[in-house]
Amino acid sequence: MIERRSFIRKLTLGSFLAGTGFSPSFASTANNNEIRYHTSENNNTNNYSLPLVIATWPNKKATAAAMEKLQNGFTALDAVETGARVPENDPENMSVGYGGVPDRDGNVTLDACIMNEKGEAGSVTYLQYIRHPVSVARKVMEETPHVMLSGAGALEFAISQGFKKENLLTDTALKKWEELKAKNRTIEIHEDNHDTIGILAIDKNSNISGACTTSGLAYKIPGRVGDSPIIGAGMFCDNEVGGACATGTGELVMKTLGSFLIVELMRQGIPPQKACEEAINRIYKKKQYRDTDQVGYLAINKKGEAGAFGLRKGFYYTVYSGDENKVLISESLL
Ligand code: SD4
Repeated sequence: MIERRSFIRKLTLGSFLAGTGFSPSFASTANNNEIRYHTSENNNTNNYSLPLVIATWPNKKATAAAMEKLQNGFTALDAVETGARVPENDPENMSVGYGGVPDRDGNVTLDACIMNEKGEAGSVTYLQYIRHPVSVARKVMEETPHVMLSGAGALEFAISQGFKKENLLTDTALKKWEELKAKNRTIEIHEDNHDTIGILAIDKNSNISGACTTSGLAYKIPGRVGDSPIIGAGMFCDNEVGGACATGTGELVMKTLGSFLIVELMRQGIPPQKACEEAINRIYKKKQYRDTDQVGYLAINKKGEAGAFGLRKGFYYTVYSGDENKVLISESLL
């Protein structure tokens, strides 16, 4: 049942959207009682001073490394790459880079992407043995005419660019993998350790860049690639508008092209917070998620306004602006 309160919220957002000339699909769902609809009570978009870094999950070391770059005059692109490398290098983060939990065959396979302020993009999927897939993605963007390299080709390319091949499987990740194997889980993927980093930055020239890097869902079917390296799904930015990134069950993000959707909503004048909420609404309305699924979105626009929203409770994110580097909890739909 749509509660009166959320119905009123809908009208409020509807009025807001009327002013933008944008008419999203949910504006016509008022009569469908099955669709639960969320929009925050107030326009609770946060406004931050520039330069700005925002990242999924508690990732203060990553945002600090990125901010240091920005404060030293480096570009937003340098900042997001530097930030993303922090969890890639951290064996305690078991969802990203070195120390990531392997797929069912016991292989650590990594996905990453990056985009700069010119709208150029690079991505790697199913990359093995390389600790910093985000940097390989940057090389794909800068050194090839392509956007995405995958598997053995991505590895060969990385080595040709001077990246070192190494074993990324830590004892802790192996132990986790053994636990998952022993449970003989029947579901194909599961929610353990959503710690993928999506990171967005605006530098002092107001340029926006973004990156996303992950080892994907723990114990995934070999060959599975998630949303994180897909431009427009795990991350998207457009320097005229803003940027967005995602974490959680990639399949849900891919089927709604969440990050692209958020940026396009912002292009229509929708604030980042409401754009994130609508991207979650799209997932909710399809009803294809399971009890264990989570999705979290972050968005920023050119003014330094930021939004965050989760499918479920428990989505945290980190913002560094001015001299404050803080972890915040996002609102959620469920
Ligand atoms: C994926 N979105 O591979 C990633 C997983 C994730 O934190 O975000 N984990 O589907």
